[in-house]
Amino acid sequence: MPNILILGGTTEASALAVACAEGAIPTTLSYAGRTASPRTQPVAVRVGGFGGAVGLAAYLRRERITHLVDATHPFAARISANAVAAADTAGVPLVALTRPAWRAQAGDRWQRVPDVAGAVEALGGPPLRVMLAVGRMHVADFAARPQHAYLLRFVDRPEAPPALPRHHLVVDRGPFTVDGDRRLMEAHGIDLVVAKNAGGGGAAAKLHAARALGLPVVMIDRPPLPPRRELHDVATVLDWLDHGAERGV
Ligand code: 3Y8
Ligand code: NAP
Repeated sequence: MPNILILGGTTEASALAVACAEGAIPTTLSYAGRTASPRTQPVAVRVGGFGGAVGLAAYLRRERITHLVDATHPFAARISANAVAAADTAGVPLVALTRPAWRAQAGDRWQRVPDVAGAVEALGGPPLRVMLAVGRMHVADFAARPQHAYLLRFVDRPEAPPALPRHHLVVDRGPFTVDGDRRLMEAHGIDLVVAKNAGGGGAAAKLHAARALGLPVVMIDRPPLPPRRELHDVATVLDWLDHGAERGV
């Protein structure tokens, strides 16, 4: 009897959980516990770290997990590295459900940077009104560029105000809409957008809105991830769950 563990936190992870529930496949979705009230799921949910790769391997054995699906965000590099190591240690087949990186299209004005530090570097110019749509974890890095007026968007209201002298905080969780993001950018007179190359549809609205408004985008490339089998849609993962894992493909 299969027993699936999905490492979640993305739109695709939630879609896979729905499919597993519909197929009555015993499944648990795992969150790190970064947000106050993560989306409810139609499968069992566990919240919190495992205690590194060793802890995850022990969890896989203890819970008799038969298949591990890493459906985490492309910037969640540590858990993805842990998943590769833990799956190998525990002898559990692993597949990543991930979305291809966004690519600049006609009309896009992207400046690609390798990481968050590169984005901070790129903001060395005169004061701008910047939509910093990269969440809460890296906002402190931008305190090195206090000259800008920042529009921030967090999932939860923070205990302490962000350490940016000029900022406006929006508390909202995606997926977002193009109209909503375009209205937000116009209302705040945004000059430039900073984004992570998350891929997928849940965070893409701001790119379409920036394109429509002719705004430049500082696009942060993804961190390196260990080699692993990567699939890009729920149907292919379900097929792998049915057959692929046994065939070792
Ligand atoms: C806790 C689970 C679902 C999944 C929805 C996707 C889409 C909406 C867009 C912007 C960009 C950002 C951020 C974002 C998006 C989806 C997806 C995605 C970006 C939740 C969730 C968890 C998190 C963690 C959170 C991070 C933050 C990043 C906000 C739930 C809502 C900016 C990434 O306060 C914090 O500590 C938040 C931290 C990691 C990145 C950061 O550095 O702050 N996601 N986001 C997961 C866990 O605990 O394991 O609460 O329901 C999930 C989603 N966020 O099922 O519908 O598929 O990507 N998430 C980015 O892409 O830049 C917002 O504002 O335009
Ligand atoms: P990370 O840096 O790769 O992981 C840091 C630690 O958090 C991991 O070592 C692990 O702790 C724990 N962890 C991460 N994801 C987990 C999960 N799904 N279940 C259980 N523990 C988890 O991860 P992150 O960038 O902080 O992302 C955390 C979560 O937010 C992930 O679920 C990710 O999908 C989601 N998310 C992240 C982003 C982003 O921009 N980073 C965007 C959208 C959603 P232990 O070592 O103790 O096991």
